[in-house]
This record gives sequence, C-alpha cells and structure tokens, in this order.
Amino acid sequence: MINKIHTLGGYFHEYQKSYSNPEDFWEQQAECLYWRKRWDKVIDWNFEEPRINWFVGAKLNITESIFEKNLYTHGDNTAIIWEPNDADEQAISLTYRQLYVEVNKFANALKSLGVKKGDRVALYMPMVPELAIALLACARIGAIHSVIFAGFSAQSLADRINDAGAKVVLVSDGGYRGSKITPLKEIADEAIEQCPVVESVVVLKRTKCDIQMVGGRDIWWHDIIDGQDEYCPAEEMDAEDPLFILYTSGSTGKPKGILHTIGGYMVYTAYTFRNVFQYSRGDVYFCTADIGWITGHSYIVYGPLLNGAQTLMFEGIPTWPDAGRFWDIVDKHQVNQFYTAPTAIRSLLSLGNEYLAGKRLDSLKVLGTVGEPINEDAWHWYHDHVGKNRCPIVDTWWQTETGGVLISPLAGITPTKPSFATLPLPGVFPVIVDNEGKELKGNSVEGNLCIKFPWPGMARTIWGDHDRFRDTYFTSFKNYYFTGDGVRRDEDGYYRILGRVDDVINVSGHRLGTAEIENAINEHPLVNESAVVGYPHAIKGQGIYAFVVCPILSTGGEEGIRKSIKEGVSKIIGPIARPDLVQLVPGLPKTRSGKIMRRILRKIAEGDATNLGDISTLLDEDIVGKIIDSALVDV
Ligand code: 6R9
Repeated sequence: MINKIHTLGGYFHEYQKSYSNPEDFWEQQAECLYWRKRWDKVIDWNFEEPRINWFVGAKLNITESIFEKNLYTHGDNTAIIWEPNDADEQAISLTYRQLYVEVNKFANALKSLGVKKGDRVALYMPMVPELAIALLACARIGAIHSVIFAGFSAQSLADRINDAGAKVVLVSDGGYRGSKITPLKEIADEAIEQCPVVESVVVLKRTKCDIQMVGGRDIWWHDIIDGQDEYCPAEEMDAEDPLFILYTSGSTGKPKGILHTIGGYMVYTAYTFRNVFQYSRGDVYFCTADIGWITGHSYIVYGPLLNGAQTLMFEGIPTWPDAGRFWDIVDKHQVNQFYTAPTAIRSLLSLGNEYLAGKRLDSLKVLGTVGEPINEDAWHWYHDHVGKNRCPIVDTWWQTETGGVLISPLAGITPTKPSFATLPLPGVFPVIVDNEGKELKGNSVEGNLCIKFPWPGMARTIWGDHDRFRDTYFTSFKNYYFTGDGVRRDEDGYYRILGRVDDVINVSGHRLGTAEIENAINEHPLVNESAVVGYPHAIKGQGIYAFVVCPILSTGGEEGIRKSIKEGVSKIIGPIARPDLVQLVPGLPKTRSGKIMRRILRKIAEGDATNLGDISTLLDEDIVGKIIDSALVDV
C-alpha cells in the first residue's frame, strides 16, 4: 500500500523529512511498489545538461505493480467503471482480474503486429475502456504510447505520428460526443496518408459509422484480439526506459513530445493520487478529463490503478443530454472523489442551478480542480452547490511536464483558501524568482515559479530534441526547472498560481501556443501576418484573440475573411484552437528589431487601451491608435 498522510502535522513532518533527505523520502515511497530489481542509487541528476535519473539500475514493469502485486488480494475488486456517452447504454465495470486479461490479450495482439520494446504506438481514440487497456498493453510489452487527443485535426495528428515515429496507430471508427459522432477513422486516414512510418492501423468498432478499411494496413480490434493468449509475460524494463510521449504546446515552434519514464512516474503518480485525494480502498473516484491529456494519464489510468482504486471513465460531455449529466453519474455510481476543470465548473454554473435540483450528491467526499486558475465565484459555487459545504476542494497545480501534482492541498487535511493551490507536496521544493533570476525569499512575494530539486515524476526530455528541453525549462533561471507560470506566495506561505508568463494561452484548460495558432492563421492565402494573444473569457478562462494583417479583402468582405480564418485554424489544429475573435488590422506593433510587442496587444484585447506603458521603442507608434480605431465587430 502506498503511504498515506493523515493529519496536517503528518504533512509538515513528511515535508520536513523530504526536505532534509529527499533520497530517503522517495526511497520509502518507491518501496511500496513492485520492482524486479532494486535500484543501485535513488537519484543521479543535474539541471545543466539536464540529466535526471531516478531509481538508477532498477528493473520493473509498471503493469506488475498494478496487477501481479495485487491480484491475489484484490483481483475481484473493480478497476474501471465505464459510463457511456448515452446514459441508456449499459455501463461497464471491469475487475482487476478482467482488466488484466484484456491487457494481456491486447499486448499479445500488439506483439502479433511486430510491436517491440521501444516502438511507438499512437492512439487516437474516444474515452472507451479499450483506450486504457491499450495504454497498459503498451506498457506490458515495453512499447511507448503516445495518445493524441481525439479533438485534434488530421494535420495535428499526422505531425505527432511522424514526430513520434509511430508504426502502429490505434483508432476507432468514430467517437460519440453528446449527440454528435466524430469520424475518427476518416480523420486518421487523412493523417496517415502523410505518415510513411505507419505500418498497421487497429480499428475499434464503436459507433458503427461507415468507414473504409485499407487492405494490408487496417485490422479490426475484435479480430486481432480473437484467440490471443490471456497471458503475456511482462517485458523487463529499466526504471529510466520511456513509458510514454505526450505532446503539449509551448511558446514557440511545434508541439513538444514530452517524455516520461517508467520508474519515477510510477512512484510519483501513485504517491500523489493517494495523498491528494485521500483515496481509501472501496472509494469510487471520477476524473472527468480525457486520457488525451496528462490528467487522464496520471489520474484516470496510472495513479488510481497503482493504488487498486476504482476509477470511472466517462465517454461523453458534461452538457448532454443536459447539464446535469456529471451529477447523474455521481449519484448513479456513488462517486466519492470528483475531479474536473474550472472551465467545466464555470460553464455548468452559467447554465443555472436547476440542473442540480433533485441530485443527491451525498456520496461525494472530495472535489478537485485542475488545468487553470479557478476564480473565486466558481470555487464557491463548486464548494457550496456541488460539495454542499461538506467537501474539501483540492486545487491541484501541475503540468504535462511535471507528470503529477506538485502544489495542492491534501483533501481534508490542508486548510484551503479559494483559488489557492496552497502548499507544495512533500518532495517538491518551489522557489519564486524575479526576472533577473534572483530568488525572492519569504512570504508576500510574487514572481516566476521554479522548482529547485527534481521529483520522480518530472519529464526527462523532449522526444528527439534534448536541446529544446534544456533551453525551454532549464536555461531561463540557472539550476532551476522553470514552469512558465507566475505565482504569488501570500502572507501565510500559500501559493496562488497567476497564469502563464510566456506565450502560452490556456483555453478551457487546454494549452495552446500563440505561435502555433499564428502559423495556422498565416496559411490563409490572404493573410500577411498575425499575432495572437489571450484575453479574459467568462467560461473558457482565456479566449483566443487574433490580430490579423490582411491587406486585400476577398469577395466575402471582412466578415467572410474572419470566418474563413477561424475555420482554417480549426481545420489545421483542431476546434480547440479556433480563435474567438479576429480583428483585421492595418499592421502590428513592432519594435525596431521586428519583435511584436504583445504586451500592447494584450492590453487592447483586454479592452484596456488606456495605459499602454512605454511605446517609444515601436517602429511606428501610430499603428497603436490605428489598431484601437479599427473597431472590432466580430462574427
Ligand atoms: C495538468 C495540466 C499546465 C498549465 C500550467 C498552468 C495551468 C494547471 C492549474 C493551473 C492554476 C491550477 N494550470 N493547473 N493554473 N491553477 N490548479 O493542466 O497540464 O495541460 O500541461 O497545463 O496549466 O498554467 O502551467 P497542462
């Protein structure tokens, strides 16, 4: 069993212990899991190269800590509860033993396609049990999984498949989303045309929509598992072998393939899941994220299953058939821990309290949020109306790169404050630095959030580009991991995350690089150049505001262009990146060296053009007035 903290005193004690001797601390946590061969050294690291190795020399397979270690004691307990998109369809539950059999069969199926240790497998799937099964099957045979969120476009999918060099793609015919079906196979077909490395495509039948099967390449999921042996020996892996690649956006360039390795990620997700959510055996835990994001990896699949937990997977969306769906699921499956994103809370709040009427919600013990700062109104609504003033809220701050939660209350233990992520978990040592890199010690300070010591769950590299990994995270502030977030430590030493300080915007909890969106806009034949900034949005947290230079108007006029720009971005990246507002401008505010002064555009987008600060370094100061004057009438 993973160690669990029970009291605030216990938290401070563990924190102190981890601070004075992180190696001993993490060694103790690692001992709760199953290793074939113990480590020779707990950690070997420096942040300059950077080189980060945890549990050096240890051998393991993460699926043995989930299954073999526990099958005798809780093989008949529920592992996954699956709630389909359509509430009238039967929910499914899989015990640990049943899940084990499915994982082994699919692992053998992958092997039959020639997938070996170290090979990459891409997944483009809806939230169905087979997705979790496939991740674990990859882990079983030492293949590296790379899940691509099923809302990304064919182009985004192709870029990721090619970057990862995935030779097998797992997809379903379609995916249900409320009343709609996303044609996943059709999108994947379009993507794979550009992916010469792909040898095989395994297709799950889910929506039964019409699809084309490509001869010699495509095979049905049900055919490939048919007759497979129910046991597949687990591949012996090194603690530092890769477990998965997950793409995320940065402030520049194309998305980065964040790489996580097996041993450290296992220890970190197992430990943080148990402690943050205060999970007890028998509880039903429901995280509403999609497995296409890191939250789904760490806190739907790995963290819960390593703890022998019952983890609920939901296929659908919060507003279908109506905005009471989450609460119906909580009551139906007697959910104890519920974990969602502030954007979902804000959207449900805005639809009114009538959707909570008649819902009992009395099974709930813990509420969680992740993905973006939660504003106080949303926090209070969640606390009062969903949690009925009984449930602590854990506002968990972390990132794709951190693998698991770094700053968060422990449920029911750490006193909370609305919109504060509160205190770092044991083994996590945050520092706040000013723009010159000077550490701001003590309380009541504000600056850039860095971490000064490695933790086991941190990313090890960017797939295929270690230099970019170093440059992005370890060069801004020497000897620190830089998170890209701004933070305030208040008078009580509590952390409040203020949002990104780089050119990343957080739309409905999804990270998007402004450069990525600009590149997509610039592909429009009539566009010369563009600049994208975030602006405050009541539901999404941040909305996407695009300033676009487009000297010649097409026959559709301004309105037509704005619409086609939005549609273009949707097609190139995916609907999540579609700009909310497009303003056609005569030029962009640039410095003499040609850099766009986004600070000015951010102010204009926020509707606060009164105090633009120093604009004397601009090449053409008049452009600012012209942008403000080109009043925004959006479609
Ligand atoms: C897990 C996840 C990471 C960025 C991160 C920060 C923002 C996440 C937050 C939060 C305020 C929280 N973020 N959790 N901001 N409070 N509790 O979301 O990973 O998609 O990589 O996003 O999200 O800005 O840097 P990822």
